[in-house]
Amino acid sequence: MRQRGVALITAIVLVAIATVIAVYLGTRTALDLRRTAGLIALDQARQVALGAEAWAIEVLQDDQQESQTDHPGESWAQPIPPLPIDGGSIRGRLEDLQGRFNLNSLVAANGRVDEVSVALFERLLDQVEASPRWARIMADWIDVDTVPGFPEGAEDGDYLAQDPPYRAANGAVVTVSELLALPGMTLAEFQRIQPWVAALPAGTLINVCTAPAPVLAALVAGRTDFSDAEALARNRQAGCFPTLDDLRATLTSEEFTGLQPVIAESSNWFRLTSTVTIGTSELTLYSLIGRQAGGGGRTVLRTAGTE
Ligand SMILES: [Ca+2]
Ligand SMILES: [Ca+2]
Repeated sequence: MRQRGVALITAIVLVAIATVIAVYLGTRTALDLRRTAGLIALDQARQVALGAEAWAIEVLQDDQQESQTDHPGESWAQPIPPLPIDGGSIRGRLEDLQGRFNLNSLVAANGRVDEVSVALFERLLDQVEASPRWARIMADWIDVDTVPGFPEGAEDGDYLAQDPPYRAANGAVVTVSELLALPGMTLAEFQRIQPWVAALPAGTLINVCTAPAPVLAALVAGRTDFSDAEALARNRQAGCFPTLDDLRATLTSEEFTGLQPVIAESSNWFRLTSTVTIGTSELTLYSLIGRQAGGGGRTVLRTAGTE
């Protein structure tokens, strides 16, 4: 009798263990399957986004053969509505980053701070209700020396006093998020500045045909002739506006001559934002595309998820 009791208990324990193992294996397999499906979908999404990049480079190349200027009325600038793909969809848009202020233009090729660009950036910051002092601090972040600009620069001394301490980059910025490394920069202030700036190789010109109202208003001190955003959008449907000739006609010859070295009517740097959805997975890829003057183009920087 006692032996039968022990056997019964053993049987119950064995069944319980077997049940626990079965449930564990079942859950784990389901999770593994789910995880693998997610990984495969993300990988597929990435391949589709890379395909979109190749397509964008082709569109930009075709555009180069058709026109000398780059403006929002052209086909490259039209957003791509959600297009169906196997198991999901893709949407995207190309933006001209030369319509923005290039942070790396704060420092000239000789390594010195470019005072014309600093003044322009100060005016832009003022236009978007951010503090103009960031212009000098950003110039110090990029320039090779460790001597703070006057009166409001910042170099290693300021960065080593941060918690945790770090040093100034003293080199070209790769992403505009480096603004967040400046001492005292808040997220709210960064968000006011971010839409109007880019991190491109030094020496790029501002494309006046795509520059938004605050950038145009910052070009020349006290001149806000082309800063009506609605009028800009209307005038840009058909072509470049304002053209260099429009600016020449509006500004004094001294103002135009001072501005001429930093403006153009075309671009070579674009950003493709492509969002691919496959099943329950979604991937947003940001691709910085450089178009070469003689034809062709390539992606020089890619980030997933955040700009
Ligand atoms: Ca064009
Ligand atoms: Ca420096």
